[in-house]
Amino acid sequence: MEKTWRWFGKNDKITLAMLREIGVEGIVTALHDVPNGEIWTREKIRDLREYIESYGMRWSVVESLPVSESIKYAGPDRDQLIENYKQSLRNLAAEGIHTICYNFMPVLDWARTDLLHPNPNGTSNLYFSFAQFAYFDIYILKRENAEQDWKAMGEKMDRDIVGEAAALRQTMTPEDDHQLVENIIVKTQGFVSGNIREEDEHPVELFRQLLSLYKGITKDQLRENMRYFLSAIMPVCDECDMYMCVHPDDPPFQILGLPRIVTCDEDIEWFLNAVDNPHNGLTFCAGSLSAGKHNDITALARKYAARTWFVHMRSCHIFDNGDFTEAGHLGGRADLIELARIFESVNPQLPMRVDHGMTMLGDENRGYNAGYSFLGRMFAMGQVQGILATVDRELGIEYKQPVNFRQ
Ligand code: DNO
Repeated sequence: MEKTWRWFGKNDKITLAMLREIGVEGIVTALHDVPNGEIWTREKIRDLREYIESYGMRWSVVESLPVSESIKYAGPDRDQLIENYKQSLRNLAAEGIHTICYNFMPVLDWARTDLLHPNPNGTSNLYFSFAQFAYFDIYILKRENAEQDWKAMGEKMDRDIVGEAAALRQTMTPEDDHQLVENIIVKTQGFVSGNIREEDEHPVELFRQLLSLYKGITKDQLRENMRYFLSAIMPVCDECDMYMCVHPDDPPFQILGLPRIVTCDEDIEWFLNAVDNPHNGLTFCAGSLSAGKHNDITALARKYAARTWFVHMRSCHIFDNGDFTEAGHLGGRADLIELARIFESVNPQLPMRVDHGMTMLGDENRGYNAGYSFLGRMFAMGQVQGILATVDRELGIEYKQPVNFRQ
């Protein structure tokens, strides 16, 4: 697979010069300064592409070309927004970029309750606690039906989530509440979705307004809206050979009363068949999928490798009570060695990035985006390079060595 890295543009504290030193071949990025819904112009795309190329790498994948909320909930301006989206696709293709990672998650792009959950060896990882998430939903957001939803979820999991959230209420301080809000709806969202930004003064209120846009939208309706969007853009994708790859929902289950439609085998099968065109494909995010007990990651990879246009290498560990954390890239529920075998045999050119990574050795003080440390991700990248070199030898594929000496 092509070794790529998610880079957040010229303001990213991790520079392209640093990435060149660690064997990165391709860059995964976006025009982060263009507001959601606006057209990405050829000039802006070209400027960033040329900048990346001046470091000897290519712009391999766009992550993300965001799908506006209004397209997801079928707002009155969705057709105009889809027209803008199509124009951005044409402009990207004209600049030689042909792979787009996007998501169809309402409001919340990805969810964690703790961004620096300490590990015994001094590193830390991202973490999702059901009790804390339910506490946020019931007592901070005060969402109608929150308690009912968590009661139902608890019954499915044989866990008293509502009781645990109530117990937390006795111990959480206002500072803890603030931190939880930061973790769930600010720090994990601002740099990826643009729905909520670090400088927003009343994030909870804003979040409530965003949620209210989805009142009454069922899973079937959201599916129809995705079908509508994909059917509308496919002619442009065909015309300019653009590969769309949806990111699975993270975590892969329902939260906050919102429908989620890319969580499991049946969902993936549904959207691939709904618009049966090779340009409608999947980002195989092993991490997101492995946070759901219902998913067998290796089986999914085998089944969907032929419609996968981008891979996120990451793996989660699920605790007995259902909470999950991000495991190392050689552990957890996703067998990344087996996944490398599967994807390498199908397409050794497939772009792959290590996703997230431990926060380690001072990463925590450097102001990196949540989950996107440098040393932790570099460590993971080293592990994945080792996996690829080994798997390639097994498969008789030539492994492209990072060049670190003069020929
Ligand atoms: C989180 C990321 C997601 C992903 C988007 C794709 O770390 O995996 O934010 O980029 O969902 O649209």
